[in-house]
Amino acid sequence: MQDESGKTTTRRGFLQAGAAMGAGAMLAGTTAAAQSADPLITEIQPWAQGLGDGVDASPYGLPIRFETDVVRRNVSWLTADVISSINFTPIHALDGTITPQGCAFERHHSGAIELAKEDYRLMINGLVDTPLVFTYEDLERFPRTTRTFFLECAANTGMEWAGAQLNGSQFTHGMIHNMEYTGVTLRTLLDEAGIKPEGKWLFVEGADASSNGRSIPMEKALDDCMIAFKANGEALRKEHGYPVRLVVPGWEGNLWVKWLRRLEVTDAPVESREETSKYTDTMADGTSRKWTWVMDAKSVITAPSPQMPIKHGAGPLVITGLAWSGRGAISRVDVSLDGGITWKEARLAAPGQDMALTRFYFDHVWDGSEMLIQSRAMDSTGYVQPTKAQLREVRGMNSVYHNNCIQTWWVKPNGEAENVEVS
Ligand SMILES: Nc1nc2c(c(=O)[nH]1)N[C@H]1C(S)=C(S)[C@@H](COP(=O)(O)O)O[C@H]1N2
Ligand SMILES: [Mo]
Repeated sequence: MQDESGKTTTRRGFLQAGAAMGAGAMLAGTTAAAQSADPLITEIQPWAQGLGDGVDASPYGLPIRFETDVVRRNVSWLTADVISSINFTPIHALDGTITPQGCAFERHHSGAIELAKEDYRLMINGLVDTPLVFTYEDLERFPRTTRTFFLECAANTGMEWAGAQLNGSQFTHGMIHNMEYTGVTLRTLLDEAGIKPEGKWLFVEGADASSNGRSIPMEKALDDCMIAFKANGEALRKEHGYPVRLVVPGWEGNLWVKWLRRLEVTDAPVESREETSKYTDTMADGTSRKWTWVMDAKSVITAPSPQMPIKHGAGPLVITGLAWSGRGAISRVDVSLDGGITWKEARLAAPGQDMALTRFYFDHVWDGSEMLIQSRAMDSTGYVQPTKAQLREVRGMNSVYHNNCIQTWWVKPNGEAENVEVS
């Protein structure tokens, strides 16, 4: 940390200097005078008067009880039941970029099934030289890769097309997670079976009752898709497809088949299965666009936000959020405090990675007046995240899927935030 004279000061020096500046000074801490009357500083606390838990108290740890509100949540009116349903990642309360599996959103068409590794089989058939069946152990013997990708459901932010709907980034943008996957490339397995020249598509299906069958162009399948058996270093959780799921980087979540059981090489997309044609977008002229698999660049401020009001009043304020693009890496994120009239560049926590979440920070000194905060992502292709008005010009009002518009939070002088639309 540097002071005005250019000298490097310590954090303690910063706090002392701040205290000397007295009331009204911009510092993120209490003064020494306040600290001296604070029993948390002056008294020996209960947790220091005895011993803590031994090492075996919880062989597999869970978050401390003070963090029990950092959980997935669903919106009961959104779907008829919780079997064919969806919930939302608490992105408002997380930081960094990796989503812990335990709170990563779930989307099931027929519930999360329990499938043991011993009972697992993966079949490759169709237009291949040699149809093959792999056990879980077979898969573990192929050369492995580890890569981090986001998965976004095409319906994420879908409720916001018509107007500002849900109060919280968890609900407006929480159909997303970002995990480090370990597994085998799809190319490795398809090469093992040998794709016939007519094989231009790959039909992928899961072992659950819905099967979630989808067709993927062979070009994508051979490019960067993976079959994953680990996420964030450990086995996939049941709800994310244990023991094996498909990873389709940058493409909409419904293609990422969980409990993956079959890969069929075909010459044309398999159209008969349910929902293959469901994920279409209605355009401004009433026509539909289909096969919009790639998730366009998008971002959202996760805090402050409706579930994360500012509690500390005016002064230093960390504005933070997430940005991502299915077409490449995030190259830049801008933040506006005035509803998109003026923009300033945010700081990326780390350089953007292809098809993975990027964390951004905007270090602000808040004067306590109302703000209309927005973030705007740019990706390595030069694409700039559109405003809601720009998106509606192209897509009209009847779309459900693929809403990647700029989000606005109205932060009031009392620190509370609300989901609003600016014209
Ligand atoms: N087998 C199977 N795979 C599936 C689904 C499903 O219901 N069954 N849902 C899909 C949809 S629509 C999404 S958005 C993602 C959600 O993955 P998650 O539950 O790990 O978040 O899984 C996809 N893969
Ligand atoms: Mo989805």
